[in-house]
Amino acid sequence: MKLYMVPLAPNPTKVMLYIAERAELGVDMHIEQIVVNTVKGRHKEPEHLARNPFGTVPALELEDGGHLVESLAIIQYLERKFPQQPLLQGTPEDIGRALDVERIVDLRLAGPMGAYGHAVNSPLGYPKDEKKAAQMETAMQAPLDYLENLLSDKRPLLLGEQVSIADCTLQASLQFMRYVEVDVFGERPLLRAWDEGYRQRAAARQVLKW
Ligand SMILES: N[C@@H](CCC(=O)N[C@@H](CS)C(=O)NCC(=O)O)C(=O)O
Repeated sequence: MKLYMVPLAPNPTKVMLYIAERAELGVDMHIEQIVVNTVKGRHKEPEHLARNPFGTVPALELEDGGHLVESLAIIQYLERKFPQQPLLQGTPEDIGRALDVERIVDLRLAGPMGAYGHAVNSPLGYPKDEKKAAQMETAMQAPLDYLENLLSDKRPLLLGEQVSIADCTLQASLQFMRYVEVDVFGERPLLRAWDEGYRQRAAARQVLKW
């Protein structure tokens, strides 16, 4: 299989972290990773649009030649395709909670963080937008508080002792924040400690470039 990706972008990075975490658990999925140069606009060219009509990354090319183009669908597919040592494990409640936190991070935090980064210091050269930045900063506070509260029982990772998809999703967006030189943590020491701890993991050291 082939994963079409670009290293800095959060959604591909989430899948890349997931693949690296599974590899650390001994599951080598033999997925070739191919960069689509989004700065040069390659994701909007016919070659990539044939993989993903929405022109986004990641896209996973399956053995039958088809493609999956949603990062969480790609991860859930890989969980089932390679079922040994999955990240989604435990009781239905454990799995429900893990997906719940992942969705909260992705839908409530990752979007505003990405928009905030582009509004203050866009790597794609978008003009600065103070009004948008203020709106996005406000939107980030509730999910950041939620995560700080989640960590208040001193768990090392977002779902406890074991790494989860939510850890991958959160760290993927935080890498983008580091790249645009924005600190989103504020007075949230537990989240800051989680960030430092997660970045020490072998999978993170292998995947993260910033
Ligand atoms: N819901 C999709 C979102 C994919 C997405 O928006 N990817 C971004 C990079 S993080 C992208 O390709 N942006 C380029 C564009 O939208 O033109 C997923 O989770 O995979």
